[in-house]
Amino acid sequence: MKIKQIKVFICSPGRNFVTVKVITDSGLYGLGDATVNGREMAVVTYLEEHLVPCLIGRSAHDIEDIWQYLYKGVYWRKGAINMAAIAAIDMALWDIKGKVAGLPVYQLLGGRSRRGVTLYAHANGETIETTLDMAEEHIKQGFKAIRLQSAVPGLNVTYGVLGDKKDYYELQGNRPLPPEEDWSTHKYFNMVEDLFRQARERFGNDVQLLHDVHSRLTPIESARLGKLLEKYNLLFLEDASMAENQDNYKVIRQHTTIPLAIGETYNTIWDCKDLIQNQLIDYIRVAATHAGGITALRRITDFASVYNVKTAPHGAPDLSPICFAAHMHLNTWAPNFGIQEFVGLGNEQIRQVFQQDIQIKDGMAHLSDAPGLGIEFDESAAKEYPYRRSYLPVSRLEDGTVWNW
Ligand code: KDG
Ligand code: MG
Repeated sequence: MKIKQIKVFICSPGRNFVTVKVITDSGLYGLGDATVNGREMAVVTYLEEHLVPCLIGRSAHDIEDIWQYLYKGVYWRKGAINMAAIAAIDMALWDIKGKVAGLPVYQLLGGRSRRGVTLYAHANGETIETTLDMAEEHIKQGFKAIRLQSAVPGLNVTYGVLGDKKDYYELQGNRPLPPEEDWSTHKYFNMVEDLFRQARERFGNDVQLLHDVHSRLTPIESARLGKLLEKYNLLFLEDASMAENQDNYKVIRQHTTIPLAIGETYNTIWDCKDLIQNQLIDYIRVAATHAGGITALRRITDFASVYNVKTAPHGAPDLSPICFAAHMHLNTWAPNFGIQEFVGLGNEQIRQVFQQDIQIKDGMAHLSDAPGLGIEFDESAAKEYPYRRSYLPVSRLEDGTVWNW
């Protein structure tokens, strides 16, 4: 079964997505997600100009060989654009293999390890009270784990919070230039403990709570935060600090037992090898789209299991429903799965373009037994939503210094 054609689509049903369709000479096809938020056209060009011509005529069954060919064969290894392109081809090939076998992809990975996939929902608010009101809504719907993000008084916008109150920051499909946001570590520390203290007072101890620091703190500040929040029993603290230098996490670990999670921007196993091997983290959050697809995530997952590190795949709105489907298959299989981030199954336009049968019940997600990834992409619906250039925000300290967003 040979690869006959590969189509690359970019559409914006509320936000931009890059989708790859690998078509074989048997007529079977597979789908993959190659979206890199704010840099979408770089991946489209990379795929069309450089990867697609090398793949026509190859056996669609050679998933591993194609992965190695695209990774080792290119000389310029790693990188967000390169790995997203590889990821999309890889997902599409797993989708095809599942369709040929008549089995969902999780069966090809080794079968089911659990009844369903536990999710964590987002609660974001302009005040601690509105954040907790949103958390309460999720709890009523059956969610057992909630990420809490609340605006920092005195800052113009805070990561994870609604901002202009109309648009969820990551859903915006039209930011022709990067917006700028303030950051103050001092002001953040004045708010963050209250958020978790009030959450425990209101909801008790059963609900799992999470928080994303979005890499705003230095390692010693993260250590201080970890110590401060230990008594509120978080499932994990995410992206406490940048870890380009993986030793940063040694500093945090020396001071606190708060569980740590990181990895949504990572592109390969090498970005998290030391963190996992030295047991400096508890959850690895790599995404199939950004870290090389199902083949790469399966490898990272197995490596992490040796060191008691669980998986908690990134699930923000800029990962397309195809990536979410890929995660669902990995999560259903992985013996060391922890939790899946969840922001809903998309708005009406997204659900018109990407159709899948995933059931959400009592804070868990359940796959159907459709073969492959179990997702469809409507090409003509996608054409109704053309690409619009859009950027993520840039963060600055109050004196104007560029900071980590
Ligand atoms: O593209 C960037 C987003 O995916 C990111 O800001 C979301 O941190 C994020 C999260 O944990 O979902
Ligand atoms: Mg995050």
